[in-house]
Amino acid sequence: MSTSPTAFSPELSPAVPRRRRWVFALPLGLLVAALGLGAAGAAEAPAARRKPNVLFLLADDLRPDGIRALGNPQLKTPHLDQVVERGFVFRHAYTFGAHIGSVCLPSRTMLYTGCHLFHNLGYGNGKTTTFPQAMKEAGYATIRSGKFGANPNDLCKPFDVNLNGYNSEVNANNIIAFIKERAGQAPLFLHMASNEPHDPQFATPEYYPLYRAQDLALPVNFLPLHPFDNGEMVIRDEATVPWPRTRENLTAKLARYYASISYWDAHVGRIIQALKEAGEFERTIIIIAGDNGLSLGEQGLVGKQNVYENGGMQVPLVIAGPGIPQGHSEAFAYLMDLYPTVCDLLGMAAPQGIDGKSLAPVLAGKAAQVRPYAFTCYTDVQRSIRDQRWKLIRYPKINRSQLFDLAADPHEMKDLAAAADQAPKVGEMLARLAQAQQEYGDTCPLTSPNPASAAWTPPPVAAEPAK
Ligand SMILES: [Ca+2]
Repeated sequence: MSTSPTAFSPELSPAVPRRRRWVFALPLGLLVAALGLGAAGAAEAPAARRKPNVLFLLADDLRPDGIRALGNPQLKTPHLDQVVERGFVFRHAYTFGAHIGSVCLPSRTMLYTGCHLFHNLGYGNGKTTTFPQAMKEAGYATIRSGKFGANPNDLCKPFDVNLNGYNSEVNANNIIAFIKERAGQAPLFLHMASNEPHDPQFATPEYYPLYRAQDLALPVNFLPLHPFDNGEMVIRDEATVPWPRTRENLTAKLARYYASISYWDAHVGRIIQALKEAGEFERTIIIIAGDNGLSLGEQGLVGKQNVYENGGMQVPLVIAGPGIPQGHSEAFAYLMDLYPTVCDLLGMAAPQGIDGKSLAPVLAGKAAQVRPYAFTCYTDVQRSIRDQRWKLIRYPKINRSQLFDLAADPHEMKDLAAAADQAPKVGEMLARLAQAQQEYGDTCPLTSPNPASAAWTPPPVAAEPAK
């Protein structure tokens, strides 16, 4: 572990290209002045000081079970476990979908704007106050440290401090320095947008030995190959493990993925410790989320370009802290709901014109849900609709549907779409899907006049695994 600096001094990792370093090469005094830090912050109104802090931990490609306390006993995540165990878990949280293979980018755009994908690609009307702007205007001292690339960097400009840190140690150092500089002067909005556990699943060397590939279990719905062409079979993420998937090649990736999560967990622990040392922890709301999910052998897939449960679109979502009960909910939540939810929790009005819905009534036990179904989408090749029991996935390019009874089959292993007695349910769910498309302004046809073949065979030469 690095020693945290005593004055605000943002770090970059050695991997940062040299041409970017000038941004951080300002003398500290100038940097502090440019960021408006220091004595000026002491003039914050007392009322603003009473607002809780918000620590928003956004991981990259974190599965909904990507923390031990969220249901994966193979993982070692002691610091995040403590947050989850005293917090409120949304078990059915999703990113709405993606129009491109880089699912991260539209996900983060929707998160920062509160608008869905078909609302100008998640940017809404471009005039609505964004999440970072709203926090700043509410008197928060704001910092984001984390991922760049596949991140809507323009939307992060309103942060008082907006840094591209290349790993969790660097990002934690930046945020800890900010806590030490600003604690007590203003409420803090601390946004760690980690690069982990996205491949290449970075961790420092001490974390990799925590997981031995041969000890790791495969998912119950593991398949060597996806049974048909879902429209996105050989994209980069799917090529990080060779075809066919085997126990050997898959668990090697699993071990790295878990090590990267444990590494992230350790540095989250350092931030929490810094909040405690600053006397701020007890009044800090902590949010844990992932920007998108990731298949790790389920259905023969290892990417995020699919709409299965525990696949590309389902994400972890946990909120903990003052005023937040311990508990969980099956309510359907989207990442775009976070912005209006935080506004609600802080007593701020969410802007008009956004699509996200406050989850605060669910947290307060006043509502069981904020929407009756969850719709997700991936480019023009996949659409899904689900309620608390049934899920339909539609592949418009091959005119194929899958129907799953999630109550009996949560891992989507038994497709009922072709069962004669389920024809009415397929029709009902297709109609609900079309209704959701109309609601969101999604014009993707659900049927192709010239459907492609659903048959698929993997590339003849095994793809090179990601480093
Ligand atoms: Ca991501």
